[in-house]
Amino acid sequence: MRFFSTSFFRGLIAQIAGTVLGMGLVMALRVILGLPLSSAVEAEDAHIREIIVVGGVLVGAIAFLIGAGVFTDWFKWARGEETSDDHTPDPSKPNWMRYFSVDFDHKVIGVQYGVTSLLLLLFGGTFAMLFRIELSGSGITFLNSEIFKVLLGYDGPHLYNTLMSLHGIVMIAGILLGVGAMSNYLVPMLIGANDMAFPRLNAFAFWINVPGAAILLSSLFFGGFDTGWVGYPPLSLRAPLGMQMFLIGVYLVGLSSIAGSINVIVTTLTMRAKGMSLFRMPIFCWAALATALLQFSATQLIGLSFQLVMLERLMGMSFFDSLQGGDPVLYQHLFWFYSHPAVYVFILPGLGVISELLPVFGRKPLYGYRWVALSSFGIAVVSFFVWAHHMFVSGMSPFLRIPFMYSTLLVAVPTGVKFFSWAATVWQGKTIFKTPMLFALGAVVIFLLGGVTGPPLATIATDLHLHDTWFVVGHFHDTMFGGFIFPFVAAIFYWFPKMTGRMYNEKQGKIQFWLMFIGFMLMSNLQLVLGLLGMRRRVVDFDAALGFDTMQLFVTIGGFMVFFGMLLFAYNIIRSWTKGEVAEGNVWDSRSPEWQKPNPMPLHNYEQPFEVVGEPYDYGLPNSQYVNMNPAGSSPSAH
Ligand code: HEM
Ligand SMILES: [Cu+2]
Repeated sequence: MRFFSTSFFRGLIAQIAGTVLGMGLVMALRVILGLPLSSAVEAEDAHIREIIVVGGVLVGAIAFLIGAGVFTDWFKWARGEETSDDHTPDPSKPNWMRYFSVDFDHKVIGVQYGVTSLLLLLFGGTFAMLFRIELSGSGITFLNSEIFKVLLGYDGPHLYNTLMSLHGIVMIAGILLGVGAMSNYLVPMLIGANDMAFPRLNAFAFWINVPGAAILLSSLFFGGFDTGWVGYPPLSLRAPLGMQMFLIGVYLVGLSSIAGSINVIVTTLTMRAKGMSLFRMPIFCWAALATALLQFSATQLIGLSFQLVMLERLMGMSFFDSLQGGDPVLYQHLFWFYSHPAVYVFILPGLGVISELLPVFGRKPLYGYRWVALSSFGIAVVSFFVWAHHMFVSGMSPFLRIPFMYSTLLVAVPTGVKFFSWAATVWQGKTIFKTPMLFALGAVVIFLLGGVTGPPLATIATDLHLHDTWFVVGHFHDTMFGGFIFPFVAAIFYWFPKMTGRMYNEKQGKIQFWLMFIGFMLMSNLQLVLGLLGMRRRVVDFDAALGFDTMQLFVTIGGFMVFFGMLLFAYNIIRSWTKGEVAEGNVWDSRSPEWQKPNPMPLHNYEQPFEVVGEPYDYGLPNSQYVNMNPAGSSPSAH
């Protein structure tokens, strides 16, 4: 069977073997050190088991990467052997196998990221649907079903907490992979490079997500965890073993984010086509660059805070447990110093996609290109000074809340630049309403809602009331859907012909848009209202006398509409990939270089380098030209 020879499969086998081996090693080490392997005291026994399992899982993750062949070239190089620079696929293998193998082509890696991202979003969405069913009415009914107890060993409120926590973090992992998909697939193509600067590092950055995601999801079967996606101690110090799977899984995904960002930074700064100054880059590349700088500099902090929690659980150190002299608020500072900038890691690429698509479908120049480009950097910089707006009620110094309030509100300035540019770009244009454009416009509307619900949360007086209510949930779903989910869907539709050489189904795309847009509006607006009325987030039940039942039911219905929209999306993609209409040439009449090449994109993007001779978004202006694909004197180059 051919499948067995793919990296994916070999990696999984190695991971299982590695986990068993790792557990054995920890046990052997304990025996040598004269430590017990079990205990009659229940808590002590669970602690020993946790040490053994965590050791195994860590070794298993490394075994996956070795088994998949991610390090093969590096091992060769370390031994002083030649490594091949030839990235062409093995002609004896069918093409689809590339996607399950370690491959250095940025386009393959981009698609790998994208498919994994969609899978994670579907997992996370399924978790949400499960607990949304529970929330559609008062009383605890659905999650108390016997079947969960049999399958997982727990049910009821703890299951609710686990599903809610996993939903949050799996969605975030899915979004991070989606960001990887967009920047890996698009950046080299948009700037005229043939690949990323460090193809092997790029493959490593993708593949480490696979064991990471598997470990994160396995938490469900290790007793789950009940801390929410933030993992605040001291709760996270007492949560079941599943907590460790959360910490390790997210750690690996974070490592991927850091490794991946290095490639984006170096590629955009050094590999642009002739004549492409920074201010002539397609606008998405500015967003990708600002994003990568954030990923590179902020992600370390969440890695550190997770490491400290792991050490505290495993070794009995005390950083955060106030009973042992630690400080739980310290964790919140470390956590949000990453996690606030992280929300911009999710949305900057999405906003870049919006700016990229509006001129194409509006047939007008992008208004204020330079300001839009710089606004991504403005947002990135300000995002480092606002983290404590998540901590207004944490008990930190009341005085400190004031500067954080003002710095948070400052984000509206660079964000506003983008909104004005979008409005001016589509103003009086001859807009073409194809599916990608619908999703881009829907994103603008939804993100605007996210923007106006931010200031009440950033203002201390109102946040004291709204904190930890469903208003917060409504706010960040607005920003996530407007800032990432809708633009991501738009991007996949828009570049689908480039990826596959085929066209998606327009009618299904439009049905999907209306399902998702209406469903989302229903869901998030009612979430906001419920929050204003005082519905607390992260609780499994509410009193029927509050009169929330009907509204909660409609939130659930809206949620399911979004979910079905995504299922239709998956169907559309899978079907059109093999059976869609063949898409030839410049499907969207776009000016950017990748659309001047055949579909799907040739193996080595631009065998013959092109030259940039004008501005990127001068749609509709007479005699304007962006790229000259056949500059005089150019000849096919080696890749
Ligand atoms: C106008 C800009 C924004 C402002 C002023 C703002 C403000 C805030 C504040 C103050 C909170 C904390 C509320 C509380 O817990 O009581 C919050 C929560 C949150 N925001 Fe924003 N925000 C903005 C934009 C964004 C963006 C762009 C995203 C992401 C795409 C985002 C994602 C989130 C998330 C995920 C939470 C919930 C975090 C949690 O679980 O506690 N926000 N926002
Ligand atoms: Cu924040």
